[in-house]
Amino acid sequence: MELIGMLDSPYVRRAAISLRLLGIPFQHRSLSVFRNFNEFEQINPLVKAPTLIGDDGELLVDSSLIIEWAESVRTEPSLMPSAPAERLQAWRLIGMALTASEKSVQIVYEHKRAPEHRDGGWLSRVEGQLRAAYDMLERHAAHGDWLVGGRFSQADLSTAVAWRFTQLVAGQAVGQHDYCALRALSLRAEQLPAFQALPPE
Ligand SMILES: N[C@@H](CCC(=O)N[C@@H](CS)C(=O)NCC(=O)O)C(=O)O
Repeated sequence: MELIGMLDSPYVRRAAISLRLLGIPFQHRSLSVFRNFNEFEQINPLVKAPTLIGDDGELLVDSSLIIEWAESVRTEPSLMPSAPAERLQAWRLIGMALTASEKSVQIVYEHKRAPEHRDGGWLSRVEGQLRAAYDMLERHAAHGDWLVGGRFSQADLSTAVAWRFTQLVAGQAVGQHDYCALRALSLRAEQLPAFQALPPE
């Protein structure tokens, strides 16, 4: 089992931390979809990170699908709450965290353009969506240590990974002072052994 992609991608990092916490052994190969495009393409013509190469040699892309598969073969406790109402709440929060990740990635991609080719209108739209995602998550994070049912779950994992990524690549777009609960959640999560073992590159 091999997970391809760099841990500076929030999608690769959430998949890697989830695999580890769910007890799925894997090797990690740190390839960039940009700098290592040709090598990546030899492995997966889709050039999408994360890519999971199964023991049968077949490929699985998309962090949420990789996590869903890992949940189905896990040897450690699930990262999803079992009660239906809590499970739904976790999915809702994960959706917000994935939006925050996606908007942060879009900001990174827009900044790859030369300054004169950047679309300022698009950037402020995306930054507004990013703040909206964190405003929603902040309200939920303010209720307790962990987001759902007082226990660490995939909602916390995905939120903490998204937050750290945003801080690294687009911190100026969200500011710090408005998000005390998210900062505290991030600090708690980043102290967990699985997070420490798989830091953003
Ligand atoms: N929904 C996907 C998004 C993955 C994604 O967009 N990854 C980026 C790296 S952060 C990528 O592969 N970019 C290259 C491309 O889309 O061409 C997931 O959850 O895995």
